[in-house]
Amino acid sequence: MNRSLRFLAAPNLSTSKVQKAITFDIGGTNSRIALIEDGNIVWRDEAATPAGAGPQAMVEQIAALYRPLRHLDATVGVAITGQIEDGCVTAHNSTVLPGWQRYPLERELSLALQRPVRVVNDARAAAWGEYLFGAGRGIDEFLFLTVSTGVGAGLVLHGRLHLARNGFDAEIGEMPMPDGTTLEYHASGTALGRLAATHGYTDSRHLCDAADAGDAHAEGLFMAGVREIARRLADLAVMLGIQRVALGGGVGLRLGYLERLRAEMETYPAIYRYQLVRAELGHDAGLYGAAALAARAGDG
Ligand code: BMX
Repeated sequence: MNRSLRFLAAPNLSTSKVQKAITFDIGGTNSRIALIEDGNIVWRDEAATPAGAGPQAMVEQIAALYRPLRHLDATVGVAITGQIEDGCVTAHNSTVLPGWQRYPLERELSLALQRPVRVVNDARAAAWGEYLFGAGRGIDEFLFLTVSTGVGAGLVLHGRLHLARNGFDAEIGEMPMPDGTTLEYHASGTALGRLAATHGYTDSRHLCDAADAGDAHAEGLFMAGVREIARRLADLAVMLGIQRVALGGGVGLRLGYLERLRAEMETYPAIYRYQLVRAELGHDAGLYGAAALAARAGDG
């Protein structure tokens, strides 16, 4: 386990919403843990996600990351990719978390850590973090969009994070496409990797770099996913009155992605437009959001 303990001074996010929280953000590649005190990350660690090893290995991984902090009196929040229903995780993107079908992660982690644990979807956690501390502050109809291994989203409407009982609360990657696949199949980082492999590029990074360098073929492949995202956001703009979209995720935060999406949005009539900005908390949005949601749960 490649672990590097890092004590960092985070941006000052002084808020009463998060006193002391242990928070996790579990993605397909990395599992990250942070200790947040009075709104600032004061300690963090990470390790490779044992994605293919099944849910029990993930519980053990989280327990191992948690061990140095087990003596603290803190709430525990976990942001994880997947549809969350009654604390159970279902991975629709089975390449990320194979074998996760309504796995009771919240119960299993509460047992393993011997304390209550709040499990939320990673994009919903990031949306809440950006709403409280980042690009969504003061925005009544706010959407966070992550373009990463998958494509995910979180909605904050009238100051409340949209959490549906069945866990389909902005699971945007599952939106159906005319060819019978999903938005995510065409517009995610995984999609770019697949396109790179079938069009002679080394990997998704090589394809995106080629597009940035003026390779028209690569640009066309890159823009195909951007166009699908723009179309779905136009739907949501008129459905939900979205005022602002904050873009996150490894692909979404890549220089040039926001500009391409903004240019595509501007080809639509004004009623479909919204402010499009970068997520201010970057890759930490989910850590802050999961911490705040756990604290809220802790409030009863
Ligand atoms: C998928 C789905 C969502 C998730 C989104 C972004 C799985 C495992 N995940 O659409 O729940 O929010 O990917 O996830 O089905 P990430 O791993 O790219 O951050």
